[in-house]
Amino acid sequence: MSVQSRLLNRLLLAAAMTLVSASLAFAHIRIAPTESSQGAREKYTMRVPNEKQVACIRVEGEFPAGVSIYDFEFKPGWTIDFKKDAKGKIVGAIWTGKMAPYEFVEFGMLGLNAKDETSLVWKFVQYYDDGTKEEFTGPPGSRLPSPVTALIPAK
Ligand SMILES: [Cu+2]
Repeated sequence: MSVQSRLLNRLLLAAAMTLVSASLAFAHIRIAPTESSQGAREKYTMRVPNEKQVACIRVEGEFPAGVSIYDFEFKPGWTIDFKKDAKGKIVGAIWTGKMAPYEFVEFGMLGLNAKDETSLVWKFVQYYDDGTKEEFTGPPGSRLPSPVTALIPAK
């Protein structure tokens, strides 16, 4: 191999590795929308990608205090267990099912936003069939950040 083609190879490899790590970074559990209105009813969608070479078998969610989730989208093959507080408010959920490598699933939820909160910080933990888990509970900009929805004043 010439010096040039060796250099080119190295550049291509570096570019490919950058693409791989970038796509993994974008594949975290997300919540849409990232902005909603105070006091509004909103459909929130949790997008869960499988980022490993084994099945994802469970997702546990802890909901922000500033939203009341009252309905969940039915997903064939998945069961949902709610977590409620002492007052009966749904404060979290566990989705149990099976998602193969290279798949993603979107789980919808209906919620009522509080009138006096400016942001919703969601916490999710994703469990895999090999016993590993990823906790999306970190601050913004961390490796595994909590999804955040900003709440703006209603017009
Ligand atoms: Cu990720």
